[in-house]
Amino acid sequence: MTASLSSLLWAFWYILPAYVANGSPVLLGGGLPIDGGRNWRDGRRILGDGKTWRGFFGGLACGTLTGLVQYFLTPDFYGNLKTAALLAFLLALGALLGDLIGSFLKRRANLPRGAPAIGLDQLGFLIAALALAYPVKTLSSGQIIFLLVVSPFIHWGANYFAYRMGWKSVPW
Ligand code: CTP
Ligand code: MG
Ligand code: K
Repeated sequence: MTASLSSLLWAFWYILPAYVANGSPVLLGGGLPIDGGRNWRDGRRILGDGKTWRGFFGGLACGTLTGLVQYFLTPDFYGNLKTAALLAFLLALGALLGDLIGSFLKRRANLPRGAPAIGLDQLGFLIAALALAYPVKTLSSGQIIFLLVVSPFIHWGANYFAYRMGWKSVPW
């Protein structure tokens, strides 16, 4: 399990569509919530107002588009355009589904929309993205461990930035 600097940078490059899909709904989201305002059988919201259709499909589009740009910058990393597009689509879809699962679990734990859930908030999207993209292209175990360790800090940094920019009301 050796990890050179360049292999760690490639890990970032690989996961970028998932980061974009997870972050872009902050700006693109709003409107109709995915759960339609409905409650689960515990009487609490299924997902909550923080998970919207616009955020979901906006994130999916931005994440997939990121992969197309990446292909034109580093075609050899992907082999062909179809692989790059499919990989980015699956990373983005995984990130968004992982985020929905996280919100579902938070609501079941009686945490209101926007409440922090350390671990789940920073890693749920990442683990789901890695899982969905696995059949197309994957990373070494060293690269995956690296992403699991650094992603929470990137997540916190990005959220703090979005808070300071006035895009979101809490810094987490
Ligand atoms: N967002 C969205 N649709 C999504 C995901 C996110 O519209 N599918 C937007 C919402 O405006 C949300 C913001 O992005 O408030 C930040 O996302 P996140 O932190 O995941 O949502 P929270 O508001 O914290 O809600 P939850 O407690 O359910 O995680
Ligand atoms: Mg949040
Ligand atoms: K989240």
